[in-house]
Amino acid sequence: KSEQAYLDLCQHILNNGFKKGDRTNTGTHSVFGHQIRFDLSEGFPLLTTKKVPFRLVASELLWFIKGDTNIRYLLENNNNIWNEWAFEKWIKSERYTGPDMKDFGIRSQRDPEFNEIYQEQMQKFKENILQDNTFAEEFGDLGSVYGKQWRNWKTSQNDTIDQLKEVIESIQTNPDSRRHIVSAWNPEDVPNMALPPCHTLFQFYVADGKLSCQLYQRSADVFLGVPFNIASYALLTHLVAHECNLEVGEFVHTFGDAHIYSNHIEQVGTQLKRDIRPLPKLNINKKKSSIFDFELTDFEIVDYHPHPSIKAPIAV
Ligand code: DHF
Ligand code: TMP
Repeated sequence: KSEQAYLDLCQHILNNGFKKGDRTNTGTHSVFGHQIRFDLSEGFPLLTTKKVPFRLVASELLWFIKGDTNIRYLLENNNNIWNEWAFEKWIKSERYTGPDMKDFGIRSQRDPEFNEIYQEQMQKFKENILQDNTFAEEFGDLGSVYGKQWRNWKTSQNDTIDQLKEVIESIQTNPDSRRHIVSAWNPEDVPNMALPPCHTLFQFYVADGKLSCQLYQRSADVFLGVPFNIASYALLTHLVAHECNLEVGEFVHTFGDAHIYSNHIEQVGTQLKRDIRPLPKLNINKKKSSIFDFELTDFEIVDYHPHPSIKAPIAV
């Protein structure tokens, strides 16, 4: 079963990973280069050994598809997964005059008193993003992240390229092409991003009436990020297949630096002891055809009976 491949990757990292420092000063166990595959006809790959919040995966994907890069849309959908990276830009700006928030990620995990002050500032920040348009425009934006590169890649001629629209057209008109690629890695634009893209490049492949997708993920937080990334690209593959009248094939997940943060090891241990359950099914609203028309209410996950969620701190 394909979920086993995910658990095997976790075990492999724990057994063989290098102890490696990292940008966030958390520390990781890490391997370089790995691949896992999911046959999407077997079921929807939402992990069952811990609960993965599909609603958050789906609203993040719709946000990318809209070409949006501002966390306001996510907050409006009660999705808090990108807050820290917008908050970081805010506290580093001239306009921020509150208490010192340097290294808030690490400090909030280690110092309960600081954590209270931080939570208060984060709460205020979220309220401002939701209520104040000009504040949101300036400080809710993560820069040239996924949505921008997928839908509005800026060319040297000051044109834009809609990579997502073009790749769907190329799948429809020339399915055998070996050029069905979308890249979020734009070297010129990387300095303008709150976080350089982790899911860097993906390619579609059509054979036997089925659409497959392969992702190259340069950097992978295997406990927190990867379960989201798997579900997100599986959903994307379903949506593109639906629009192109194809069945779903495989999702192939290729990793660069695949790591487990040192403060996730206990949680991974808990997850590894659990038994795998049958995968759920995804239903999508068949009345819609274009990937650009979908809303959250057009998706439904059925027969999902996961083990309980497992909390873990995120490295900022
Ligand atoms: N930074 C790091 N260090 N790891 C990441 O996985 C990551 N992912 C980002 C942005 N920066 C990152 C965007 N995606 C969560 C999941 C995915 C994600 C960001 C955060 C997360 O915290 N998941 C929790 C539930 C969160 C919630 O319920 O609000 C989880 O338990 O899956
Ligand atoms: P880095 O830019 O120093 O590689 O840090 C990014 C961290 O975020 C790294 O732990 C990988 C993780 N990440 C994911 O695993 N998946 C994602 O979708 C995102 C945005 C980040």
